[in-house]
Formats: sequence, structure tokens, C-alpha cells
Amino acid sequence: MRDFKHSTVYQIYIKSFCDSNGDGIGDLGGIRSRLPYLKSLGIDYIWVTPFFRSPMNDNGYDVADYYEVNPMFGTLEEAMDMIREAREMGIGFMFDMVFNHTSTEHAWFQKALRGDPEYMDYYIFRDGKDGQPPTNWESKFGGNAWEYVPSLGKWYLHLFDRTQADLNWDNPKVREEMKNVIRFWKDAGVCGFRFDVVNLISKPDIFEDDHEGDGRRFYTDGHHVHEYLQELVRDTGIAEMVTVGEMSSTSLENCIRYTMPERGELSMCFSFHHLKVDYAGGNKWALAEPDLKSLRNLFGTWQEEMMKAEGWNALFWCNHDQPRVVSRLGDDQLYWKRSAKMLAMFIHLMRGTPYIYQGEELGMTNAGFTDIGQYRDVESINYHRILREAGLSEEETLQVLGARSRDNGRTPMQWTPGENAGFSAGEPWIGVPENHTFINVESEEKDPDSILQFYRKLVALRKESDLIALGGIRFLETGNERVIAYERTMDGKILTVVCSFSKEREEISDPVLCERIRDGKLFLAADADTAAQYAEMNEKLVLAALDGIAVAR
Ligand code: TEU
Ligand code: CA
Repeated sequence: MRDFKHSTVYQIYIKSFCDSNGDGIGDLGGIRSRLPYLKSLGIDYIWVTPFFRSPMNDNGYDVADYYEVNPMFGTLEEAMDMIREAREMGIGFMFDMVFNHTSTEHAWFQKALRGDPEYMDYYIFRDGKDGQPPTNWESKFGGNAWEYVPSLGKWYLHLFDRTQADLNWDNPKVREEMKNVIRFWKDAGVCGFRFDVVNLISKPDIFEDDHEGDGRRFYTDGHHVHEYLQELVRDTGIAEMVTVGEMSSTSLENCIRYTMPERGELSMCFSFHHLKVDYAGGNKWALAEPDLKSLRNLFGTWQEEMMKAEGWNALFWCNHDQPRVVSRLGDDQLYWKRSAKMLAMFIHLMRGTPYIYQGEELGMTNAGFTDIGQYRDVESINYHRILREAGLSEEETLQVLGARSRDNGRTPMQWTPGENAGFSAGEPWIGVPENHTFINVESEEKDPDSILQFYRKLVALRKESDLIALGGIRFLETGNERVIAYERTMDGKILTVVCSFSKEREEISDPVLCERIRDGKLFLAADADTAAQYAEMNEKLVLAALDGIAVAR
């Protein structure tokens, strides 16, 4: 296995990846059958989303047993075979550890519900205030974050769905339970872990109302979080494995601490600030055009500051919680292919470890759902109700969900132009976009100029090039807010990357940048036509809509 700095990770959302038995639901057998495809991409690691026993209210992020495979996805034996088969191909699995909360169906929570004090202390039970919840905190999926249990006369905390009860990490027994889960899967042969919302595990000593926000400032990057992570890593011996923490509403300062090698916490982390630049007033459910100036500043700051402190970023546009980037920051109609490639090169040539989310390598688009009956996600269904109650019309609500729903990223992987995109022989659990007739693996394998082939090239470049994997990074001025440029450097070699997020043709005349580009050799371009333009370049650099180039010196 390559070190994570030269590696690319592929994310599989199991439910939508490949169905091996025709029940319309992706499964372990489906993943096993596609290992050769994943190998052909050149990726080194696979992060697979949770497939453990679960009532599936949040598609497996509500775990009822960390040691058992959900029968819907296969058996423990199959999971073991899958790990081994991948290893034989030189691919390592990263399993998804949902440790901030369990399903309310977990045996621990069930014991707590029966009033067992030992297990009540596994969770966060508090008294209410005059029949009201202990605090006014909001759940991330809508509504208050506390649920009342009449038989106990107490409320429990759930930062996500009411069926996802937050664990009490201040209880040493909970920390030991989590270590045992890690030890079990480590012994099974996985190469790493992804930790779900792990920066939310340390809750405050005193629970109080938030009069400024939804409560997140009291529990995000909480006071014991670094200590608990260090303990988990040390006691399970996973410091040398590849680990990524999902950090909700985190800070740069904390991400530096999570990933500085000598601190013994994590290899890298996901942060989401760059995926909120199109939230009007910070509200996910209010649409706005992307603020490209803050996109540039966010990447610039995080990239440069993480480098200075020797921290490490996970690089990504897409995952199972996000709309598809080509529909979001690119153009999924007119400039579909070029914009998908531009977005890919922008991410894959930066400093950090890139993640490809299933179907991203094909340029898969948003779902295009037009009826609430097509949605499956608990968050989307909750917010449909909340937005309607807030006075939006059905049409307006569907427009917001069409842009923001997590289901946009959860439609079946498009393997073929045929029925159900080759995902399943049965009826898929969620709809397949019409565009699978031309956006699919089979068609893109045949096209040497496809988005798929472009991703292959990016993965290979990171493997071969120390400059891309390890080089320094600096963001450059372009004199145009819609065009973002950065430079990678190592041992006197320089790679300059210029990407246009503009839907129109742009001319860059900044003399310093233009000179750098003119003096170099074309390294990569999102569009074949760009190469010709570049060859003719004199004073100005002309970039077509949503185009990108990289030049080496
Ligand atoms: O996501 C955490 C998270 O913060 C997002 O779900 C975010 O709240 C969402 O996109 C709303 O804007 C992780 C998992 O990736 C997600 O699938 C789970 O639902 C969540 O944790 C709870 O486990
Ligand atoms: Ca299946």
C-alpha cells in the first residue's frame, strides 16, 4: 500500500454502488464484483460507508451493532473475503466508524431505556426544564436535539435523528467499547478508518441554551476531543494506519491539531467550509450563487496554513451527503465534460489526499427528482416538511431539495447505458437519472477523452509525482474573482494550476501570472481545445468557460 500522501481514496456508498442479488440494494457482493474496476482506477484505498446492523433510518449511520453485518448487505464472512480480496490487489479498506452516536435500537440504548443506570451513563440523559427540553439546541436534521422518554422522565441528546442517540464519551466504559470495535476491524485486516463526525464526541460539562446559534458552539471540537482521539489511537495501535476524521463546522486551528503527525491523532480530516459557499446566509436550505471569492480564500487559507503546520487535508468535492459537484459548481449541460474535468484537476493537484466519490469519476449529476415521493433521505424528508411549514410552496421546496438534498449524491452508480444503469437486475431503492444512457462506466471506458480516463490520469500523476504528492503550495493572484490559481513547488520545479469557475470566457491579463504560464509547458488541460489556445498565447491567457490548465516549469 502506498503512503497516503501519494494515494487517492475512493468512496463507496454501499447502498447505491452495485447490487449482486437483484433486491435493488447495493451490497458486499456488488463491491467484490467491482474490485477489478476499482483496481483499474489506480486508487489505493476504499472508504466504504457503514454496512453494520442498523434499522437504516439514516442508511447505516444509525448502528445497532458494530460487530455484525446488516443482512441486507451480506454476511460477516463476505466482509472478511472482501477485505482479503482487496488486499491481494493492493487495495486497503477504510471502514466507517460512527462513534458519536448509536441507533436507539442498539442493545446499550435498549438497556438504558429500561432504566439500567450503567447503560444510561453510556448516553446523555438529562432532566428537562418545566416540561421543556434541557436546552434549545437544534438537531442537524431539524427540530430540537432532545427526545423525551416518559418512562424515565428524562431527555436524551441526539444531534442527528431522534433514533441516533449521542454517546457519552466522558464515560471511560464508552471509550473502551469503541476501542474494542476498532481492534476487531483492525484484526479483520482493514487498513484504516473514517470516523464519522468525530469532532462532536466531547460534550460540555454544563448544558446551557444557545442564544446565538443552534448549540454547535458548545459541542464542536469540544474540550476533551483531542485527548479522547489520542487515547483511542494509542490504545488501539492505529497510528500507522490511514485515518480520516469527518469534522463538522470545525476550525483550521483544530484541524491542524487533529493532523500534526507528532500529536498522534489522525492522518487527515474532512472540513466543509468550501461546500457552504453557496448557502445563502450560511443556511443550507436557502439557495445562492456560489461566492467564488470566499471559495478561493478558503482553499488558499486552509492549504497554506495546513502546510505551514504540517497538517494534512482530505481533498474532496463530493460525498454521500453532498449534491454532485458538476451540477453545483460546473455545468451539467453545455460544459458537462470540461467542467467535470476542471473541477477534478483543481482538487487532485492540490496538497492533501484526494477522495473520489463513486460516480464522480464519470461526471454523474444531481438526481433531477421532481416529486417528494422520489426522495428517500431522512434529512430531505424532514426539511421538506420544515420548508413547507415555513411557507415555501411545493414548487419552491422541490427546487431547494433539487439543489441541496443528500439524495442527489445517492442515486445508483451508473455502470451501463442499459436498464437501471446496470446497477441492479431489480427495482433500485432510489431512482436512476435519465442521463445514465451516456454517463456510465461502459461508455466512458470506450472514449479516450472521457471524464473517467481523466480521473485515471490524475490518480496516476499523484502516484508518480513527488511534486504533486509532497510539494509546497501557494495561491496566486489572478486579477479575476472567477479564476482561481495556485502553484505547487518542489526542488526548483513549479506546477501552476489555473481554473476558471466562470460560465463565460475569461481573459487573464495579470502580467506575473501570464508570464509564468507563457514560460512553461502545458502539463494538463480540462479541454483539448485549450492546448491549441495556449500555444498561441501572447499577452493574455484566455480561458473558455469552466476550463482549467496546468503548466509545468
Ligand atoms: O455527516 C455529518 C454531517 O454533518 C452531515 O450529515 C450534515 O449534517 C448534512 O450534510 C446536513 O447538512 C455524517 C454522515 O456523513 C452522514 O451521512 C450522517 O447522516 C451523519 O454523519 C450522522 O451520522
Ligand atoms: Ca442487494
